[in-house]
Amino acid sequence: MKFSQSLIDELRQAQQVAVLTGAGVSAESGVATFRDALTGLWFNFDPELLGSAEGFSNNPPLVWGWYEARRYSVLNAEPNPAHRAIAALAKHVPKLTVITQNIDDLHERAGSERVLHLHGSIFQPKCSRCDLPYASPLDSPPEVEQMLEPPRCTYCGNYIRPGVVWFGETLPTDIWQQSEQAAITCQVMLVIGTSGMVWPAARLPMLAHNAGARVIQINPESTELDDYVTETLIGKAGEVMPTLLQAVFTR
Ligand code: BV8
Ligand code: ZN
Repeated sequence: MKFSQSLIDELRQAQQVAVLTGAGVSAESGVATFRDALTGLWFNFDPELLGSAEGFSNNPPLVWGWYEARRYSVLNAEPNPAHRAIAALAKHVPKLTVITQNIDDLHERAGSERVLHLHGSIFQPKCSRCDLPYASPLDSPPEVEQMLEPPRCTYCGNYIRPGVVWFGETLPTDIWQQSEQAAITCQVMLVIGTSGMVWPAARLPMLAHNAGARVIQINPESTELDDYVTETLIGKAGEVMPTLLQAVFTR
């Protein structure tokens, strides 16, 4: 894959780089994207319903079972070359901010530190009523997808829910503010593996673009963000990212 000299120079000289990832960065680790995760029991379910507080209160075992099936898949996945290249970027860039829409821990397991999780984490269950973190460690999730009764909160007895941001819920304010700040102050933003369909995450590349940053999209296909990126590197993250790092930082 060939990169423009201006891209290579800008990334090489950038003092502040922001990386925004979506489910596509974990695809090559075998972790299904949000929509692709609607298989088996959850086939034909509307993801916006299944991924919402309303969906959970309508049928807690169905939603909890879906998240446990996804947690099983993350626990049995490995970071891929894209996660590792993003982690390695930190060695070359004075200030790197990794922002993810994903609820998996693959960036952290690849070595990225201080990852900003816009939509929470599948590893931080909390009480659906008092919001307190679940006090006990979760059992290992079953290999077979099934409906599962969620555990109960040790403080108030209500259902435990996934510690993620569902549709209709606000993003954690401090995480959002740090992400916004990174978007408006970076010289380069890499937007990797996201369709740009979910708000307000999709605003971050627009903020960067409007603030004059060079916004590079890495995706096998075009997305809702096409009008806000400087250029798109068409391809899989696991292939493009290591090649890009090689081209920019090895002389
Ligand atoms: C909120 C956690 C309001 C759960 C997720 C306008 C403005 C503001 C809000 C809205 C708005 N319009 C609509 C809304 C509401 C809604 C929204 O955005 N709806 C969308 C569908 C239109 N937004 C919200 O509800 C947000 N909250 O706005 O609150 C509010 C305000 C005040 C007071 C109260 C409320 C909350 C949104 C968060 C939802 N939670 N995740 C979970 O994961 O289970 S979002 C979830 O879906 C994922 O996190 C991801 O971000 C998103 C999309 O998932 P995917 O499709 O799987 O992934 P992605 O889009 O990233 O696409 C995959 C991409 O990868 C593709 O482009 C593909 O080509 C590419 N790819 C594939 N393979 C590879 C690859 N790329 C590279 N390499 C590869 N190998
Ligand atoms: Zn509680």
